[in-house]
Amino acid sequence: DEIGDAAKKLGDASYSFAKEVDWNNGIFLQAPGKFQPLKALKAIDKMIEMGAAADPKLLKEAAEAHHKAIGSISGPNGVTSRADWDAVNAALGRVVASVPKAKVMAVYDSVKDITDPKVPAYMKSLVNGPDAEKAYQAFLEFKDVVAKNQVTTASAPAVVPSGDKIGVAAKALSDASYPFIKDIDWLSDIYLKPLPGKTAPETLKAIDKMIVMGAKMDGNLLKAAAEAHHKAIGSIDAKGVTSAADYEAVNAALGRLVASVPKSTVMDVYNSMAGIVDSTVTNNMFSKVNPLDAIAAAKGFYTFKDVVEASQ
Ligand code: DGD
Ligand code: CLA
Ligand code: CLA
Ligand code: PID
Ligand code: PID
Ligand code: PID
Ligand code: PID
Ligand code: PID
Repeated sequence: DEIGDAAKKLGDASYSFAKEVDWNNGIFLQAPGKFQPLKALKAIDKMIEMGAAADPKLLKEAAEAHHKAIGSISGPNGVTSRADWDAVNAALGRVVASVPKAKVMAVYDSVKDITDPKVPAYMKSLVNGPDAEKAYQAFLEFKDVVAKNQVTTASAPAVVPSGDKIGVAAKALSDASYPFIKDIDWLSDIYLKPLPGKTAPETLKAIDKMIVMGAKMDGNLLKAAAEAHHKAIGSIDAKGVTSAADYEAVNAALGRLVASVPKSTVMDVYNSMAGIVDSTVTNNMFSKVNPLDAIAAAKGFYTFKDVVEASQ
């Protein structure tokens, strides 16, 4: 297709740049400017809306392309192969083309809003400048091909199941865990801190398992879960906590999503995450909430998971 061909040209002009970026640099975990959690949540909400509007099949293919690209990483900078670099660009170009332009620009504008204007120049200073310019010039040509192939209306909203066992169980889970949710400091910057003692390649390996799980999920249920998050963001209070009803809808949506993939795929995520998150992290989280609320929530979760497993 045209986007695939354009991605090869983009690769010709941008792979040198890709090789110069230190993808293992911990700086990419930091906020791109002042830490402003509510504004950042707004930007993430725009990404969620864009993801919910995207063609689920193309999203799945983009996740698969990333998984493949992780498999071909080489060298100290963590760069993927030339072929996989092109494949990721093509896949993301197709995702972008599957949503109306305004949804893409809403992401750009909201991310710009939380990005210190000095950030791009600093990023450029870490690589060979002319290679970055060449890559950007090629991106501008690529985006014209994407725009030419872009839809003008969003895809239909998801079909949301109702009256199912997971939906019923989600109410019990939510009743048992909402006090715990209210104890959590959602606006803290602690969630952007590096995991103690873990390198980027180690962390990426665990993220790869999530990408694999995402690629296996039912596309309609993933879209429904994204829509539930978007709605939940719309009802947050000043501390970032969503309403009880929207929290319940998110739990139901995520339970159904988990049920749409094999158990072993879920356990791969759990085991890989458990391998990089040590007990100092979980103990620290526990120390910041009411312990009784946390225990009640955990009990609710372990009951919920049996219902999910039964429909898996
Ligand atoms: C950049 C963008 C990259 C900067 C990276 C910051 C993004 C960080 C995202 C963090 C997000 C949040 C959360 C994630 C999850 C957290 C979970 C806990 O370097 C601009 C200005 C605005 C920059 C900021 C906006 C970036 C938006 C990127 C899209 C969002 C993606 C989402 C990312 C999130 C995660 C994904 C899953 O646009 O951009 C560089 C540009 O900066 C440079 O400016 C441009 C001008 O816009 C353009 O008009 C033009 O002037 C150009 O061109 C210069 O510079 C000139 C000529 O006109 C060209 O023809 C050509 O010759 C060129 O020069 C060659 O040099
Ligand atoms: Mg990403 C984008 C890393 C998984 C879907 N992703 C980005 C970039 C960053 C990144 C490179 C955001 C920061 C930025 O804009 O830099 N993703 C990244 C990693 C992983 C991952 C490390 C780990 C596996 N992504 C992943 C998965 C999905 C996505 C699983 C779902 C399928 N990702 C996704 C989307 C987008 C990203 C939809 C974006 O739009 C965003 C992005 O790239 O925006 C431009 C700048 C970008 C780069 C350095 C890489 C692109 C290089 C281009 C083609 C040429 C360079 C141009 C110039 C020099 C700089 C960019 C200017 C900008 C205004 C366009
Ligand atoms: Mg999430 C999970 C935040 C958007 C899909 N997401 C998580 C949690 C964290 C979170 C609370 C990961 C950390 C953790 O496990 O804490 N998501 C979060 C935010 C946003 C967002 C802030 C922003 C809008 N997500 C989002 C979107 C999608 C997803 C758009 C795609 C539709 N998210 C998604 C999935 C999963 C998450 C599929 C998870 O599996 C993971 C999670 O919650 O795993 C348990 C602990 C969790 C909580 C504090 C909240 C849940 C409370 C449960 C139901 C009860 C508490 C049990 C116990 C006390 C603690 C957990 C024990 C553990 C062993 C299970
Ligand atoms: C400027 C000036 C003009 C010239 C110009 C110019 C530049 C404009 C630009 C630009 C626009 C632009 C847009 C970009 C958009 C990037 C969008 C990224 C989206 C990320 C998402 C992440 C996610 C997910 C995901 C799916 C999940 C939801 C999420 C589901 C269902 C200034 C050059 C024209 C770069 C969507 C993917 C996993 C949130 O206009 O003179 O330069 O860049 O998890 O969805 O699960
Ligand atoms: C524009 C203007 C509007 C019209 C428009 C428009 C276009 C927007 C577009 C577009 C946005 C867009 C985004 C793209 C982003 C591509 C990102 C590629 C990333 C590739 C990576 C590869 C890799 C790996 C990996 C992980 C490793 C690092 C690597 C570590 C730690 C402008 C059409 C709406 C194409 C990250 C995955 C293995 C490098 O908005 O008027 O057209 O395209 O090895 O991580 O090692
Ligand atoms: C300039 C002027 C214009 C011309 C121009 C220009 C240059 C702009 C540039 C540039 C922008 C730019 C951006 C780059 C972005 C790279 C983003 C990489 C993201 C990597 C990640 C990796 C990671 C992980 C991971 C998970 C870990 C955390 C991490 C935990 C819990 C100035 C040329 C346009 C290079 C996210 C995945 C392992 C961080 O604009 O005229 O030149 O470069 O380790 O999670 O640990
Ligand atoms: C233990 C001991 C026994 C008792 C027991 C027990 C506990 C087991 C547990 C547990 C398992 C477990 C699993 C959990 C799994 C969470 C999985 C989260 C996945 C997140 C994903 C994120 C993403 C995306 C997304 C889609 C994108 C890709 C991504 C596309 C196509 C120990 C109690 C049985 C909590 C997939 C969603 C946006 C990466 O066994 O005695 O306690 O918890 O962006 O994909 O866009
Ligand atoms: C298990 C054992 C196997 C069988 C199995 C199994 C089950 C795994 C499961 C499961 C995993 C799972 C995960 C669920 C997670 C739910 C997470 C809910 C999160 C809700 C949030 C709501 C919110 C917001 C929001 C953003 C705001 C904060 C809030 C800010 C900054 C165990 C079946 C495989 C259900 C985050 C979105 C508005 C709070 O593996 O043997 O069954 O379920 O307002 O952000 O303000």
